[in-house]
Amino acid sequence: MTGPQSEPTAKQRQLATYQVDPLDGRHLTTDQGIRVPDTDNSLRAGARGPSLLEDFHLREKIMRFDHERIPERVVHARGSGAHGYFQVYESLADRTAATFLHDPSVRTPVFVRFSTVQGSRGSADTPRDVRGFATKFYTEQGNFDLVGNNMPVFFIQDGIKFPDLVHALKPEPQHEMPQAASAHDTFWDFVSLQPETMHHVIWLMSDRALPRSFRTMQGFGVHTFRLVDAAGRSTFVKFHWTPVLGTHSLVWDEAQKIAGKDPDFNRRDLWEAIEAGHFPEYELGMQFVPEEREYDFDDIDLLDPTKIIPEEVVPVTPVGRMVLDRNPENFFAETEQVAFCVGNVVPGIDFTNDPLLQARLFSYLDTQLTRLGGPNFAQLPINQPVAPVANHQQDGFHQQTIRRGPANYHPHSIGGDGPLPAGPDARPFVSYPEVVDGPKERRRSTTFADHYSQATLFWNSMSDWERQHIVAAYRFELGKVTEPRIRTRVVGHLNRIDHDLATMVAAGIGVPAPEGGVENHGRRSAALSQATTGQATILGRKIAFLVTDGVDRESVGVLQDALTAGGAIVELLAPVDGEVSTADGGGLPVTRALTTVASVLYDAVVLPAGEEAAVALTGDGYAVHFVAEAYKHGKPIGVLGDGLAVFSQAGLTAPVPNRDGVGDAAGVVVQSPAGPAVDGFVSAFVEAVARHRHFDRPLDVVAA
Ligand code: HDD
Repeated sequence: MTGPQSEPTAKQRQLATYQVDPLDGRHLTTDQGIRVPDTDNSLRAGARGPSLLEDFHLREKIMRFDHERIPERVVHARGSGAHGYFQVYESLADRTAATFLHDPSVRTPVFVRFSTVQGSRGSADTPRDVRGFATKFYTEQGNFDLVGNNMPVFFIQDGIKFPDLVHALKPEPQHEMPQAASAHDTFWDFVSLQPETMHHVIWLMSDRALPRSFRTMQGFGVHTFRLVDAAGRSTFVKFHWTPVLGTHSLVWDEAQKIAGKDPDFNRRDLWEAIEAGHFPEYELGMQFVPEEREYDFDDIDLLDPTKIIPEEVVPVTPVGRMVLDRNPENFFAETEQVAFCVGNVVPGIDFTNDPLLQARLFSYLDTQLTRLGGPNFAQLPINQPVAPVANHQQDGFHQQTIRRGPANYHPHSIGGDGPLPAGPDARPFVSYPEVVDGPKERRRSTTFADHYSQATLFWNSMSDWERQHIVAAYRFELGKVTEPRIRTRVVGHLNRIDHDLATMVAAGIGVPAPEGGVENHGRRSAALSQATTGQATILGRKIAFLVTDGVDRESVGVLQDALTAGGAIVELLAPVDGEVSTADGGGLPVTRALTTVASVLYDAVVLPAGEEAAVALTGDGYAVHFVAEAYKHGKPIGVLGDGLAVFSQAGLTAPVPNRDGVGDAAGVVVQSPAGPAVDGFVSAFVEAVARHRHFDRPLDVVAA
């Protein structure tokens, strides 16, 4: 994961040609290149007189400022981007003609933009929401955009419903509330009347909607696409991104608090990890379905985007990896102006008749006209392919290139003959010649009719704690719905997913327990549970050590070194910033004052030894609350020697130490002797941190 920056790619070199840095030492000028002597005082008739209209510097500066904003994306407005590269493990030439999937030595440059869906551009990072995971591959055959989400299914089956879905989800039109939240009447009204949403909605109610970080989030292409090899043979494919750090989430209480404590929580994590050289990495996997097996799946139509193909039915084959190793130079120029278009595919990748996908092919191209102000958005540096562009498109707002010569049509015989349509040797994009025939009609296939069985599959696959979180999420969301009949309708749908689920949700929202319910089919898919998608690594975990004057230096040092060696980020938090004096008379630099942070911003907590420090922290409300809250959120807590007093002050009971003085239960690891952490403590704590969260502990003991 950590490693040197890669060699500059063609895309990097291309972007560099557009940079105007450095500006050091240059004279300030207007946009017309006129040097300006003063940018602090407008031109006036006398020092106390009126401003003069002839002040072209004032007019231009304010005119430019007035027009800095462009329309935010109609959905996915809030996002964060990063550059990197993709490399295939082994050639996929037997499946696809896409050359970036052939040569394992080729690093194809990519730009990825992660996003939330509902909120505005300035909203917080951690609402309960779907996350976008959009990747632009700058391949030698042109740009390929894989515009996916962190959930493998979508709410609706036909793109014609997208405006309805988004209107219902977005803040309500009369007062523009709530911001970045699905917990309101219109969303639940819509989904309760549109049962095809039920599968995606249960994902939305799960912890998947609260990713701990973009680095610990899966991505999915959602639709079934096609791969087409050089001989024209087609294979259906579903795309999966799997984070090397494992898939981890926040809990809802934490996510809400983070929205206030650090609204840029996910964005900051991505940026800081890349700056620190901890490059986020994802494995690309593919589920292959040969053309002739299209109808082999009894209950799944491959064209229905509300369905997954369970990994137990068609395994995910790892095909390559993506590393994000460079932050953007400029948020607006890159992250804001990047234009992903689902229709951007390269030879060897093609579409299917999924009606949601087909509508997307129009929407992404169309939306850029308003958002980026005209048809020339592909000329923006971040959108330009590294493959050469040659055609007769011309003019329009913001045309950047100066075309030469009179021939702007095809065919022509003036001034050469190009550009010419590419022959077979030039390997152009040729649409897969699928035979289609049918009456024109507005009708949903009957093979799209099952809206519940995969929601049941998801529910069945969850661990106990995941189910508790799902029930709590439905209760929270429906608890915000003011219309009782909407709540009742949703419970009716849940009863078709699982009777127990419906009963538990109903009990929390004042709705009568539903009767009957369908028989649960009992199927599960282990791959769906986050209880099984972790990784045994502490890489990138943020761990708070609570310290103050009198802390035992070795108690901090040994554990800090072990955690840092594993790639974790350790921060020493003290009641005040600066330095704390250690019990041995030395000093330790404080990373941050406790009052400026909160436990919700960390993955784990350590209470080091040191009698004087422990006494002081026991009387510090911030410190005690920090521990209690971390415990409530299932986070690992390491307690060394006298640090136990702080832990106990939070009303918590520590596990009983073994003969070596180390106790370990449900992510709480204690060492009774003071002094440096012993090996048994270090290994138990590292393991606890690697597991991320521990929901097997009694969580009702604290009120944090
Ligand atoms: Fe979409 C943005 C993902 C269905 C119309 N969508 C957008 C982005 C992502 C997705 C990740 C943000 C891209 C970026 O970072 O710039 N959308 C999806 C997925 C879908 C999906 C995974 C279903 C499988 N989308 C969908 C439909 C439509 C749209 C059915 C319209 C018919 N989506 C848009 C859009 C956006 C967009 C309005 C807003 C900004 C943009 O495209 O560039 O055109």
